[in-house]
Amino acid sequence: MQTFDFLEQIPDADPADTARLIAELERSVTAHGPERARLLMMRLMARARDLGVDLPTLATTPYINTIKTSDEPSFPGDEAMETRIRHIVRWNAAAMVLRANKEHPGIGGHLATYASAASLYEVGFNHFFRGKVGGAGDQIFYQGHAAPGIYSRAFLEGRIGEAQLDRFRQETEGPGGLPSYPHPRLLPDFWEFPTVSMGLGGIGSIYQARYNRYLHNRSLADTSASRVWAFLGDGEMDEPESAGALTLAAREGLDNLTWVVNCNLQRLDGPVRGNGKIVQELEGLFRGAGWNVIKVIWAREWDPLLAKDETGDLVRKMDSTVDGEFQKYTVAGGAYIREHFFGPEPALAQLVAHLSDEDLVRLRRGGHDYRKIHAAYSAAVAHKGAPTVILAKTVKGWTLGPSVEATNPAHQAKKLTEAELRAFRDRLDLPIPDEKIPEAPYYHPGPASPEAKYIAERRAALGGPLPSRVVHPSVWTAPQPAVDEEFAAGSSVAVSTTMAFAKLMRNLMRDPALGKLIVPIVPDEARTFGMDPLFKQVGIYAPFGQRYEPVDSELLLSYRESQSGQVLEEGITEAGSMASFQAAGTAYATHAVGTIPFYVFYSMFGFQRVGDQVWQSGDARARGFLIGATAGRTTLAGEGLQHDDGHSHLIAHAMPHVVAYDPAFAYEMAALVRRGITRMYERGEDIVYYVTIYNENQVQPALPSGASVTEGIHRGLYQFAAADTANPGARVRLFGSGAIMGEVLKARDLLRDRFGVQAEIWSATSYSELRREALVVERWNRRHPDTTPRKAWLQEQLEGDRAPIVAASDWMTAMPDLIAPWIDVPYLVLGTDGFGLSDTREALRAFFSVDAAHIAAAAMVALSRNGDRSASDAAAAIKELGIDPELQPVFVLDR
Ligand SMILES: Cc1ncc(C[n+]2csc(CCOP(=O)(O)OP(=O)(O)O)c2C)c(N)n1
Ligand SMILES: [Mg+2]
Repeated sequence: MQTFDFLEQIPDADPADTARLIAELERSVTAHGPERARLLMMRLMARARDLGVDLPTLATTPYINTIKTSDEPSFPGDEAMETRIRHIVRWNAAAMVLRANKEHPGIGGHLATYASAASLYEVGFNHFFRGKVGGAGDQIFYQGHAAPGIYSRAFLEGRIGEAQLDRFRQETEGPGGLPSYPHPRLLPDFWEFPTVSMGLGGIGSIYQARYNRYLHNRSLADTSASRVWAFLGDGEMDEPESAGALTLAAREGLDNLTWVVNCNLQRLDGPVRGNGKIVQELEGLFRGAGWNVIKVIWAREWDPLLAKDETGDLVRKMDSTVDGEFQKYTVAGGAYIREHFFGPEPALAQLVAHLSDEDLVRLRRGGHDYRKIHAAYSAAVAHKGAPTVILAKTVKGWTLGPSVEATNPAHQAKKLTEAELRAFRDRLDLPIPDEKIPEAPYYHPGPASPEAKYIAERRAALGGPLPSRVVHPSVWTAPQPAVDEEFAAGSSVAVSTTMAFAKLMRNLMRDPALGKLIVPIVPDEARTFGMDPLFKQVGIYAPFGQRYEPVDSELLLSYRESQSGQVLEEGITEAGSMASFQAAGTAYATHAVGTIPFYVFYSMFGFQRVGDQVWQSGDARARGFLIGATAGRTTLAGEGLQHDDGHSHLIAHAMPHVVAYDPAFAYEMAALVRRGITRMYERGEDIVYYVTIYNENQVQPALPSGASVTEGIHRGLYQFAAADTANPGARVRLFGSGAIMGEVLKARDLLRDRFGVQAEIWSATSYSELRREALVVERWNRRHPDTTPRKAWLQEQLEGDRAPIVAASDWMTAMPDLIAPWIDVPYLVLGTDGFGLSDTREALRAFFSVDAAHIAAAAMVALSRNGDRSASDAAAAIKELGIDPELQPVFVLDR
C-alpha cells in the first residue's frame, strides 16, 4: 500500500500502544470479516473527528442519502398542493414543446431534462429562491435544456400567456417569442445568465458567487442576502469548465453558493457512467476540492427497507450496482428488479417479500422526493465555510412514460403519441378531456385557483417572481480630463501602447467618481503588461486578507493582498478570468452597480482560448473592456507559433456585441477607452470593447486636430497625415494599424526619397466597424434602389480620389479585405497569414511582407495598376527595395 508508506517517516512515540490497537483490528477482521473492520475504522475516524483530531476526509461515502431521515426538518409547505402545482408545470412544459413541434416539425425542444428536474426546481421556487423585491435576491443558473419548465412555471404565475408559450422557438417576429434556452440577449427582462453552452454555467456561477463577495468586501453592494444557485447536468460535469474552478469556490469559502447536479445518469447519447457510478465519482471530486457534499439518492419509500437492513446487504448492493444496471432496473419492471437487484441475496429477497412488483417500481430515486430535496436545500443554505453541492439522483424523462423514461434517446424526445399523452395526463391527474388530448392543450387552473394563489403567496413571501432581470438606471459621472489628457499631448520618449494603457488604468482608478468601479482582471500577466504598480496602488482582492509578509514588502511596489483589494488577480485561468469579466460586466443589472471590467490578457489566449465565453458575454449583455495585449503576429516577435496572434480580430469580428479596435497610437487607445465607457455606462449600450495593445516602443505623436480625426478613431478610419502637396509626384494612400503603423510611416519616407511618390497616411483603427457600418448602409441602399444612395463613413472619407491604396497590419489579410467591396481603386492588402514564428521583429516583418520595404513595393505595384507608374517601374522598385520576388516563405502552406 504505497499510500501509507509515509507512515514509516513519522516518529511514533508509543509503538507498543500502536501495536496493541493494530492487534485489536486484526482480531476483528479474523472474527467478523473485512466489512465489519471497515465499519470499525470509519467509526474510529468519526470519533476521532469529534475529539478534534484533524483527519483527511473520505473520498466517498456509501451510496445512501447523506442526510439521515431522522435529521430531515419538517416540511413547511402544503405538500399535496405543491404536488398539484408541480403536475401542472410538468404538463405545460411538455405541452409547449409538443405544440411547437406539431406546428413546426423539427423546431426542437426538450422534454426529458425538465421532467427529471421538476422537483429540484419546484422546491427552490416554493421555498428557497429569493426574488428581487428590496434587493438583488438570488442568482440562479438554470440548466439550459430545462428552459420549458421555467417558462411553464411563469405561465402558471401569470407572467407569460398562452400566445407567448406558443411562440417557443419562434423569435424572428419580434418581441414575444420565447428563446430556446436562457438567453438574456433575446429575453432581457427574464433570463439573467446564459447557461446552455455546457460547463459555462458552472464556472460562471462560481465566479458570480465570488464576485458577490468582492462587491461586498469592497463596499460596492450589500450582497449578504444573495445566494447563487446553479443547476447542472451530470453529463455536463465532464466539461473542464464545470470542474475547473471547484477549488477556488472552496478556497474562498463561498458558502453563498449551492450547486444542484441533476444525476439522471444519462447524457445525450446514453449513460454518463454505465460501468461506474457518477454520483460517487462526483462526490469524490467535490469532496477532494473541499466542498460540502449532500447526496440525495433514495426517496422515502426506501427508508423502511434501509431501516430493516440489519446485515448491511442492501447498502452493499446499492454500493456495488453500476449506473448501467440502475438504468436497466428503471425500464425493466418490478419482476426484473426483484430477480436481479434483490433476488441474488436471500436477505434482500426477504426484505422485499411483502412488496408487490408494482411496489418495487414505485421505489423512487431521491431527486423526485420533495421532502428529501427540501432537507438537502435546508442543509445547504445552513452550511458555513464552504460551498455545497447536492447530488440528486433522478430519472431522465420522469413521468413521461416508457417511451422516454430512462431510455437512451430520452434527451432528444420531443413527441408523444396520443396514448402516451393520455397516460401522462392520468399520471398527473389533470382535468383535460380526452377529445382535447390530440392538440396537447395548455392547462391553467385560473388566476383565482388555490394553486395560482398558493404560488403567488410563496413568491411574494420570497421577494417576487423569478427568473427576472432588472436594469436600474445608473448614476453616471464621466471620467475627469486628468484621466487621459496626457495621451493627447503625445510623448517625447518612446513608449508602447501597452505602457500607455497601464498608465491610463492607474489614472482611471484615481478618478474620484469612477475609480472605485474599475475592475482590473489579470490572469497572472500583470507584470508582463506593466500593470504591477496596481498591486500596491489598489491591492489584490483576497477575501481573507494577507496572512504572510510578502518577499518584496521592503520595496515600493510590493505584492499587496487585501480584503478590499481591487485587482482580480486570477492566476493562470483565462476561463476563470472571463467568468469574472462577465460577473463584473453584468453587475449593472445583477446588483445595480455599474462596475467596469478591464480584462487584460495575452491576445492569443483571448478569443481563441475562451471564444465561447466571449460569445456568452454577448448573450449575457455584459459590458466592459477586453484588452488584447502583446498583440500582433510579428510584434510579439520571439514567442513564436503558439503566442503570436494575428487573427483574434477576425474572431472578434464574428461576435456581434464586440466592438474591436487596433489602435496605432496612445491617444487613439485613450480616446477609445473614454468613448467605450460613455457608450456602455452612460448610454447603456450592451457591447464589449476589444482593444489590442502592443509592446513595441515608439515616440507617441500628439492627437492631430480636426473633427474627422476624433470621429474617425471611433468609426474606424481617419487621415493621420496628408501628402506633401509641395511635391507633385504620384500619390498613394497608405492604411496602417497597430504597431505596423511604424512600418507604414517608414514606407512613406522610402517612397518619397527613392521613388518620388507621395503618400497620405491613414490610421485604420477598425476594419470591422467600417464593414459593419458599410453593410448597414448597403442594406438600406439595396432596399431603396430608386433613392439617392446613402454613404458609409468609409465611402465619405475615400471618395473622389483615384489614388491607389495599400493597407498593412499585423493581422491576417482578411482584416483589410473586410472593406474591399467598397473600394473602387487598386487596393492591395498586406498581412500576417499563417503560423507565427520566433525571430526578430525585422525578420518577421520581412518574412510576412509587412515591413516598410514590402509596403513601399506594394505601393509601386498599386500605382502601376492605376496607370500612374509603369509595370517595369514597379518591378524595378521591388528589386531596389531588396525583395527577392521568387523567395517563398518557408512555412507558408502550399495550396
Ligand atoms: C458545450 C456544449 N456541448 C454540447 C452540447 C449539446 N448537449 C446539450 S444537452 C447535452 C446532454 C446533457 O446531458 P446532461 O448534462 O446530463 O443533462 P440532462 O439533460 O441529462 O439533465 C448535450 C451533449 C451543448 N449544449 N453544449
Ligand atoms: Mg444527465
